[in-house]
Amino acid sequence: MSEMDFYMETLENLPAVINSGESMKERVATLVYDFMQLQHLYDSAIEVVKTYLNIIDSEFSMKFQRNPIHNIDSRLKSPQSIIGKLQKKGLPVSIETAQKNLLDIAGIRVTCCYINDIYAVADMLCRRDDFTVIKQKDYIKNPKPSGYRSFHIIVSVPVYLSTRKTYAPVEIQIRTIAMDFWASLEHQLKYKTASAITPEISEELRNCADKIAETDIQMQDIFMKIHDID
Ligand code: 0O2
Repeated sequence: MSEMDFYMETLENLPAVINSGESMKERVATLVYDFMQLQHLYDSAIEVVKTYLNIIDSEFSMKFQRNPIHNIDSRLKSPQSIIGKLQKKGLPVSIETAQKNLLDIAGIRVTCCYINDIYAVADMLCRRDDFTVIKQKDYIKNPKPSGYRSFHIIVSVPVYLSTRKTYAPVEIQIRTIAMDFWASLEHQLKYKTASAITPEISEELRNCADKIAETDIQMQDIFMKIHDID
């Protein structure tokens, strides 16, 4: 389906977004423009966070000759999945509802080398006086039943537009390379072949996650020994 067909179908099926007196063409144009503004705002918020992460990573490199961050990825939720998530939650489809209720429109995934780096990066994000922490979840200390491990933090960040300052939330998932390896493969397996995931397979995946977590701790210990850190 083309993007235009998608907007047309969305409007046809959503009486809530229809303003009486406007033609379908006008309504589509308004919806498309609203989404463009939303995407620009959240894309800019991603850039604000990514710039800061790159600054702290290069500062570490300059001071300690090593990079705590291995990789930074980002993604913006598509209009299709924003609308899909609002409908799943039984909420009216509008830009305002999306902004108020969806905190993961802008997402950043930070892959760190060691577990301690995760907490150092999370701490630096929390200490920025212009960022507000909305939510944080430590799935490393409290892994999900699936075995998933990661540190999630949602921060509201300032975005300076041409005529005003505004804020947008960004979901940041911080994990080690090992945690990312597991999460990426597990996601792929579940997404592509959901029906083949029996309780036994889930158990196997959980075991793999536990083994990976042990290795992560071991690698952290080796790092500390080599650098003479207690
Ligand atoms: P995507 O495309 O990865 O963003 P929410 O469901 O977001 O309203 P909740 O339940 O608080 O709220 O979110 P949670 O569980 O803290 O974080 C959701 C995200 O964490 C997921 O995003 C995944 O990226 C990741 N995640 C959580 N559990 C698992 C898991 O068991 N395996 C893997 N591989 N990833 C997990 P989405 O929404 O799936 O989409």
